Amino acid sequence: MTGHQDDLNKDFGVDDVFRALKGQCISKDSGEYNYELCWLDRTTQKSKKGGSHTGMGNFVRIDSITVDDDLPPDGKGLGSGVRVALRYENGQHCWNGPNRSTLVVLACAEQDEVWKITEEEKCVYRMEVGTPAVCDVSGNGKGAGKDEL
Ligand code: MAN
Repeated sequence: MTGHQDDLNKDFGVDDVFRALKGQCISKDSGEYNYELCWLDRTTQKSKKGGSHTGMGNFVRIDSITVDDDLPPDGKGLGSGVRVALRYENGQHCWNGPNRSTLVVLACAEQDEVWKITEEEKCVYRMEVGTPAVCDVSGNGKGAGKDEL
C-alpha cells in the first residue's frame, strides 16, 4: 500500500489536483438522509427530517483500492481496477459501534458527483464518487473497466 501511496502523491496528489477541490462540497439524497462530501475535509450525514448533522469522518489520507464492479449503462460507477480512494475517519461516535468513518472511492467523470452511498456495516460508510480529478490517473480513465493495473 505504501507504494501506491507514494505513486499517488507523486503522480497527482494533494498538492495539485485535490488542492483545487479543497473547500468545495457535493451532496446526494439517499434514503432518509442527505449526504455531503467536502473534499479533503469531511463527510456529513444530514437527516431530511431536520435536526442534527452527523459527522461521518474527517479526511486523513489518499489511498488506493482495487474494485471489481460492473459498470452501469450510464457509466456512473467504479468499474474494475485500482481506484483512488479518500479516507475519512474519527467521525461522530456510533452508539455501540465505532466512530463513524467513510471511504470515498473515485472514478473519472465529467463533473464532480456523488453516485452512491452505502453503509457497509454499522457506521462504516462508502461513497462512490465521479470526478475529473482522477481522469489522468492510470486506470481511472473513461471506460475504466478495461485498465490493466
Ligand atoms: C444513525 C445514522 C445511521 C447509523 C445509526 C447508528 O441513525 O448515523 O447511519 O447506522 O445512527 O446508531
